[in-house]
Amino acid sequence: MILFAQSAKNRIPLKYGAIRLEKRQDEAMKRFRRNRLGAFIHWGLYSIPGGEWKGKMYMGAAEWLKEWAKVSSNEWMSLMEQWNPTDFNAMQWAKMLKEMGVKYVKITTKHHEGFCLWPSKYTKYTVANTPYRKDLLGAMVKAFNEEGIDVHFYFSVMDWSHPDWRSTIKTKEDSVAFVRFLKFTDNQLRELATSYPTVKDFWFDGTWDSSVKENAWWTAHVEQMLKELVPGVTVNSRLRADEYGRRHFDSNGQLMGDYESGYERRLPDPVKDLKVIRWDWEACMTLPENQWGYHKDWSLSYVKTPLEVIEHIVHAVSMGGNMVVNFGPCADGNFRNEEKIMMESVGAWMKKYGKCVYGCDYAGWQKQNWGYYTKNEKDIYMVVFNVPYSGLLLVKTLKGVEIEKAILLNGDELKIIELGREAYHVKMPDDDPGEPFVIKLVVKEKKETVDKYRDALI
Ligand code: FHN
Repeated sequence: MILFAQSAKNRIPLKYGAIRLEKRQDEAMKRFRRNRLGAFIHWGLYSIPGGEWKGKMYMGAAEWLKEWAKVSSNEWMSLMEQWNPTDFNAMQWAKMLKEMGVKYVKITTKHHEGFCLWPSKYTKYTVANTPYRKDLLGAMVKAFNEEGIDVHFYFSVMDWSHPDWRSTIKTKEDSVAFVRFLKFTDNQLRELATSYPTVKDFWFDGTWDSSVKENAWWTAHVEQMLKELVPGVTVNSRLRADEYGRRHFDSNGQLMGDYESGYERRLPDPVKDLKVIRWDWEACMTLPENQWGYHKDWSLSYVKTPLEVIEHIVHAVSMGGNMVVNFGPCADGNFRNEEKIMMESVGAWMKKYGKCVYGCDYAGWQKQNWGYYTKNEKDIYMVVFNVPYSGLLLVKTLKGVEIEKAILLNGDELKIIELGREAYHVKMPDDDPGEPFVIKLVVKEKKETVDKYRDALI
């Protein structure tokens, strides 16, 4: 449960709690916020078996196959002998993702299995010791940056390959081993931050075990260390714990890290969960129900349509959040067809309507069932997903706000019917666009407006 922010008087003193009470407002954070749309890349040894081990198909998340099939670490790591993504072309990936309209990419530098996509000098389990040999992470950072795409590093603290990793600390030996493990992790993080200094964000995962929670000091230290090494870098809330073992939000209900990263494969409710607009947040989602890494068989899972993905993106932005769409490339370096189609379809829509996504935020107007509002400075966007039978889109403004014009992005004006009491109908265009579309509202504020609706909900 998230505790709500308390008054200063009731706040308990915390050594490892939140380091600020408001949203971060420097340029780097604003850029993170403006970007709004990102992609996730889950790529590692698990992409080779693709959910199948010794002839048996496991339908759980492919990147967890080592656990499902109870494979020893040695046997799992022998997959490195087969790691040779000869079709991998970083520039091609960057171009495809740029076409999709993503402004940043989160790359799994190391997932739970422990295999590193960069030639880390702190473990033998890296791309350098595979037939491929070359630094995959470096190639991606270079290509994405050349295409103007920001790079974020996903990093799993939990590392199944490391003998000193512990999920719980039960003995003195465990505790000594875990201290070594934290040192190893610091080394890897410092290595990443200094070898790839254009990195914009560290996104931590695998931090839920009691071993990490009991070392709250370390989570605070990592945040600080990375911020000293990479000016402006952002860090997700999932890294952090306070001394009472609270994660994401500290014991005073304040967000730790720079943005909340708990929205995984789900989104806050646009009416009931408006409290999220108090902080920055980012959601991530898979195309099938729960596959992040490449799985050979998607037949038993519902796979989202481009329309649903577009709606998720707009839904997130309408509540002041970012959306990250996951891709799990094949081990040879190709994306599966479903993913390519997704990139193209989302990209085509973003090219036409991206104005209602990039740089946009929560608008503060009462949600209507035709879709979502977003806002960029004074412009309010209606993003219409459902067309009512009447062809009339109901809009309720805030007190003192009048609608002067409703315009399609091609410049065509739509008819507005004033209903009184801050309500209007905007008439659908004569030619139904046949896809989610955007109407820009030009508004006039009569006087200082108060966001009563929002205030009532949070
Ligand atoms: O266990 C991982 C999972 O494989 C995937 O990486 C997701 C991405 O958010 N994070 C973990 C589950 O929360």
